[in-house]
Amino acid sequence: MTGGLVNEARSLLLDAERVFSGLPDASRLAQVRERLDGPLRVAIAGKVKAGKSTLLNALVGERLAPTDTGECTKIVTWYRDGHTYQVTLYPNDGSAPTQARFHRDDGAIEVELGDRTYDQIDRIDVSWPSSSLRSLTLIDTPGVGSLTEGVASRAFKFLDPEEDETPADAVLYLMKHIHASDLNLLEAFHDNSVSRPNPVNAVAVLSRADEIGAGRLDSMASARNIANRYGDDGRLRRLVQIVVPVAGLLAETAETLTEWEFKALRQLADHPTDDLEPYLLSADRFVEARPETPLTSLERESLLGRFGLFGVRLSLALLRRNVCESSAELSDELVARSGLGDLQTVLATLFMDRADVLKARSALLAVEKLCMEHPQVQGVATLQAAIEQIMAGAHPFNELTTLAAVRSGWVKGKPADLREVEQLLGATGTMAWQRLGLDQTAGVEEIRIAAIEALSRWQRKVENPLTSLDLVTAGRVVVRTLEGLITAS
Ligand SMILES: Nc1nc2c(ncn2[C@@H]2O[C@H](COP(=O)(O)OP(=O)(O)OP(=O)(O)O)[C@@H](O)[C@H]2O)c(=O)[nH]1
Ligand SMILES: [Mg+2]
Repeated sequence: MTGGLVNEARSLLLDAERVFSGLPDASRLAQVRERLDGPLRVAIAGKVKAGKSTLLNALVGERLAPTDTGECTKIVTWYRDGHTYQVTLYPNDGSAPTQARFHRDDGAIEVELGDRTYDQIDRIDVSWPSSSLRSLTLIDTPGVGSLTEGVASRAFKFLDPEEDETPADAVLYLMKHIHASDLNLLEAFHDNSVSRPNPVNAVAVLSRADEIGAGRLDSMASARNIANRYGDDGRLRRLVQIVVPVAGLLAETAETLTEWEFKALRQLADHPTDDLEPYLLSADRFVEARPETPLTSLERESLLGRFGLFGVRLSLALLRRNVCESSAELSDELVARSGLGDLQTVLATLFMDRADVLKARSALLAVEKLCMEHPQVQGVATLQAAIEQIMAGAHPFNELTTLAAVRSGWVKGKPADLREVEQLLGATGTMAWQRLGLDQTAGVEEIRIAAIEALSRWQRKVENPLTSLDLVTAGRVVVRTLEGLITAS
């Protein structure tokens, strides 16, 4: 069904290329068309030092993006799968893109800007052979300095068709939890300058989650509670689908764990627990531990930089309890415990499974924008009518729009009904069992029975004169979804 949508978007783009041929903007359309066949583009945005580049590396499974320092952290950088290792600079004065020299320093790619400074570069494009990047192009963005600069609106401009470019199909919005006041975080989401919020293609990540419990072993559990609380907040729901806690540094390290690190942790874990415990209370103590503790101070410092105190403690606990016996096992366990596994599932169910719809949507928005900019061009009215027709006729679009309306608080109804609408429209995943809230092992017959039951319930609700008009509109979309599930089963 969704493959058809991409085809419809493709033929619309071809028509648009004809209508706008000769205009300087027309070349953009060919690029938009290429995007339809390419991977989904996900931008990673958020405040400065929120852990964006670290999380990007964790998602790629390789240390590519520079973290902490360097001029390149201030430039938007694209990481995409390619046949060769290549870095291209796009100057912002409109001059031709150039290949740049680069070296890998401590893993991360350090790009040589030559005689240019960072503010003269519009973006860096890194092409890197990587299986993780095959289905997902990741865009690392520079951090926004302070909340007053409108961190949310800057982040969401990556999705805003009113902007000059709308490079991303979806966004991961990273926020660090600030102990003193939860308010800071919520204020960011109260940023009313975000135009056309569309929560369906945005996910929030509660980043650096290991720091929440000051390195304690239950840090991730605290982070999960906080994320759930935020996830229920109306201000956040207006902008994002879900809030996922992730300890990005630990995830990055887990994905790139070395044998030396495993052995070093093993050595620490074999040391008497009571002797070591006092040194695990703070980062300073751990680095300065007495000479009789295993490893040199430099080696301990290096472990700390890679795992964080929480990661060191967690790894030691896992090794001592014999949960992990090899570096591969430790790596898997840490990926799961860092929250990266959950984030990957969320990305797969909310973004990847819907990639065609999100890409087609980006394409339609691009054509719509050109139509608005050039209303006088002959053929624009026909294009606009075609966009309307595709938007109205394609059920996946109706699902996305309805989902966004429900999450934005525009549809009124009983909380249980609204939750069911969200789930049936695919908010927690687009597979039939996910929509119907069944177990993954549910068979065809179970799915069919559940869908028929839900269908008759929703048909009654839609026909009930006491149901609010908004819910009736949403309910009609749900009915269509359920009919589709029954036909497919
Ligand atoms: N403890 C801990 N530290 C982290 C985590 N993620 C990142 N850091 C550290 O935070 C610092 C900044 O991380 P980056 O990944 O460079 O953050 P960024 O958001 O890309 O920063 P800018 O691009 O400069 O805005 C680095 O020292 C990281 O090691 C995390 O999950 N836990
Ligand atoms: Mg960065």
